[in-house]
Amino acid sequence: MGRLFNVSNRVPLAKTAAPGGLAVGVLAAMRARGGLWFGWNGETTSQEPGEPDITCRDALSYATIPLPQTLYERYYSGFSNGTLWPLFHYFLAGFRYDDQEYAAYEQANALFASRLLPLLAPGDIIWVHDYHLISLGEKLRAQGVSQPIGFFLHIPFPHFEVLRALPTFAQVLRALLAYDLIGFQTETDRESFLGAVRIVLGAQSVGERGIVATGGRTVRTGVYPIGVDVQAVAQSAAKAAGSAPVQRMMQSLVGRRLIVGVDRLDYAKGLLERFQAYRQFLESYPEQIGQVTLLQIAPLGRQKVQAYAQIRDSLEQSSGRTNGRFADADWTPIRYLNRNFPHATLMGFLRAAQVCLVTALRDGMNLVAKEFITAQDPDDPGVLVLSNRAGAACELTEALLINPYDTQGIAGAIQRALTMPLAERRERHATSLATLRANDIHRWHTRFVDDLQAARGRLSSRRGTEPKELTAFRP
Ligand code: GDG
Repeated sequence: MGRLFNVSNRVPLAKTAAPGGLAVGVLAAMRARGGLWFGWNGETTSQEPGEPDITCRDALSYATIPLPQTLYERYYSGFSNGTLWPLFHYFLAGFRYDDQEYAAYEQANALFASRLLPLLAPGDIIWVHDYHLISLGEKLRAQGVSQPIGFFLHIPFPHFEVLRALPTFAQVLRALLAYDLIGFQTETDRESFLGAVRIVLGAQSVGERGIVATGGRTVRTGVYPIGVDVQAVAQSAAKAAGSAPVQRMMQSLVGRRLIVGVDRLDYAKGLLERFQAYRQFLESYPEQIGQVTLLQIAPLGRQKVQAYAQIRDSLEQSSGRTNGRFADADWTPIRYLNRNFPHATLMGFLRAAQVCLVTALRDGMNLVAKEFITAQDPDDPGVLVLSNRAGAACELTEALLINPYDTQGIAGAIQRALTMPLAERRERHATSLATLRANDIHRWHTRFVDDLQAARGRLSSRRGTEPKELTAFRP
């Protein structure tokens, strides 16, 4: 097999890189297969970037470029996180569109393509990650790249009725159709994409197994639910349980039971709804007052996007209100932390918890849900309370599934989790863990790369990349 190039907006070398699920997944693929990871180095400049810097760290290779400041603002904070992120998570109220930001997005994608191009050799395969780089494949094709190029969307893909709120939705669809393989987290996401393609290109364009025929070529689509490295997470969690930070945290609980949440601070993660539900839980089950602690870890990121500053304020107020109302001289109901922890320490916190709350309003997958199950002691496992709007709910059907808008429903699920008999906890955990083992992170990257590799066979039939039929659609 040729070299594998992973491309994502950020690479974890970046000093400012916020922790996230994408990095966890791509690193696993890199460790297993080698290759090179190309992306932004986390710095902005006043000039056009030159050739990428090549770095080797922990036997992995990275090629990175800085981005011009104005371009970065419009491409990253603007179109990527002010337009695509809310749109793809169905938040039309928090969505905005600006022509200049879209132009910057296209420009940034073209810049990534032009700096990646000189690194490519015949036989390489290119795997592009996530919504920041939807147009990258199209830009690479425009520069004559003929190697297989695949795209994996880590976040949901919206139904056409939501997608069409984007004035440039047809261009976005066209850009996706420049790839050889498009991967989604769930069948629902793939169906939303294929539904949009059917409406725009006509029903005949989508064939068996979700293969799209366009512009004289074919585009494969597939469902590749991202998983976790079960063995590594389990080992790391068991080891971290005895570590100083986890032990200190446990001692500070003085025997109280621990409810945990770990999420990037993001309105899509349903943190406000979670805090409201926890408050409702304390009101509905007063016998639990003083008996439990909610540890919510929420590292900051994307603070330049207004919606993120707003949610941060709201969360501070909400946790403050609950603590003000229920706290005692020796007990704080919510410990709310806006800081990063080493991944191993987080796994230790997850193992120490009796309950994990994942209340995302919409989420592509949610790796924390999977990490929590994996981190548990199988003899005395905790219980996962999981949003039915996270991709992980398709697989983790033995979790206590909740609707994140149902405050009382979540409060009841917390109580049920805390009072669940050991035999039931063990049974649910064993079933969930077996599911995670059967579809772990290695299966995710192996399936995707094998399918992308297989797409190579069809490249000789490529005839132009312009899917002209797109112009036929008139909203
Ligand atoms: C996107 C999609 C999809 C969290 N805090 C810290 C930290 N983390 C780690 C967690 C977990 C990862 O980051 C978060 O992954 P999620 O999947 O929960 O969420 P997103 O960041 O939104 O990821 C998501 C994912 O991509 C993968 O495809 O599942 O739906 O939105 O691994 O443990 N890691 C460290 N310090 C922290 O403070 N080191």
